[in-house]
Amino acid sequence: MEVNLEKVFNLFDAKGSYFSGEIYGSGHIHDTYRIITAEDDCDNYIIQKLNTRVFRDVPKLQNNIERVTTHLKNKLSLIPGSNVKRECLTLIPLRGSNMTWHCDWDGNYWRMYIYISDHKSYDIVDTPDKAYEGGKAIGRFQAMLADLGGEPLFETIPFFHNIEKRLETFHRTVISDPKGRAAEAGDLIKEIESREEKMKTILRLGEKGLIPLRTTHNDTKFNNILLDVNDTALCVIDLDTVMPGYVHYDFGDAIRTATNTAAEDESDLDRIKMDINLFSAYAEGYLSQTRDTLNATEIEYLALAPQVITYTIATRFITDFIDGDNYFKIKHSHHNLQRARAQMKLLKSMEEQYSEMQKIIKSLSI
Ligand code: ADP
Ligand code: GN1
Ligand code: MG
Repeated sequence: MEVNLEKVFNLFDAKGSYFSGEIYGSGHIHDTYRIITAEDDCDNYIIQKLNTRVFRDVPKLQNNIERVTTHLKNKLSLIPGSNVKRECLTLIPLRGSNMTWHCDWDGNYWRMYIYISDHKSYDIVDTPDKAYEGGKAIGRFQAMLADLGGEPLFETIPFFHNIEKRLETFHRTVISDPKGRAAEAGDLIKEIESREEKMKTILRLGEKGLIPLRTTHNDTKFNNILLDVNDTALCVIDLDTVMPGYVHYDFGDAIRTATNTAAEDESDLDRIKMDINLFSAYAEGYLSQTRDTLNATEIEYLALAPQVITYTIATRFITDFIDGDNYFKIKHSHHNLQRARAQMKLLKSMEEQYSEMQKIIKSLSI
């Protein structure tokens, strides 16, 4: 379907006039466009057509993001030298309204952010310095949201990182096998099944009250952390899943993406490995901001978190493949299977280096 970006742009109370629009970024969920304005002294913008199969209640989703960005902006404005507009997402309301989303005649939901210019975004991280900065950004993000007031944030995707629920869906999908694809993934299905109990560890710690629910990001893929042109931490974006969670989910997902020596969907499995130096650097950056607030159990289990999240994402990719690719955007028919195989390879590399990871966390925690 042809999208009239200029028409959508004009619904929002942006400064400047529409010059051009293009598909932007490599996110797997929304349709994201960058809008360039005609005037040099006006911001450019990001417009997103929201994925409502994934996010079913847009008003509540947007309310979460409004609360989170308002809180972050208030905090940032108290920090000397901070640049509130670049260090936090800015939602643009509709013209003549304070609403931050629009539903069109076809039932499509749209929102707009200021485009954060002069940033760098990495799908693959190649230096410990960048990993350290990413860790700092997520640690700071969690620390700033620790005193978010009011009722808990709305759970935008219920049971998002709950591996027990994810495995139930996985088993149901393997049994129903709606597209006759399960046989092709037989080896991976066995790999998933052999690790089920270990991967419920974080969930069990939560159930026992040993780790608290905090306000977490829940989608800390490294390309959701923008660095500035000097590769210094700038802004954490993609706030759709900010909600109550365990810190392990954020730590684990960032390590999954920051330490992989190859792409998330690399087809040559020999190229995939967890780089322990990048792990160490990210952990150092993260703990520099959170060491004093995390409890001893939270810190102890940071080393296991990357395995849990990598396994969870592998389970989600393989489930989506067998289900017929209804969730993640794909570029070819076996994309989700390829992603799942790559994540499984990464998981094995993490398993091999687990004792080293534990030592690093221990040495950084004191
Ligand atoms: P998805 O949930 O589909 O990943 P994101 O909100 O992460 O969607 O946006 C997709 C991509 O668009 C991001 O990875 C980033 O490259 C870019 N992007 C999103 N918002 C902004 C912004 N405000 N400024 C600059 N780039 C952005
Ligand atoms: C999605 O939105 P994006 O592309 O940053 C997904 C994450 C997965 C990731 C895998 C809301 O992240 O959970 O880890 O793809 N986001 C959602 O690449 O499902
Ligand atoms: Mg994203």
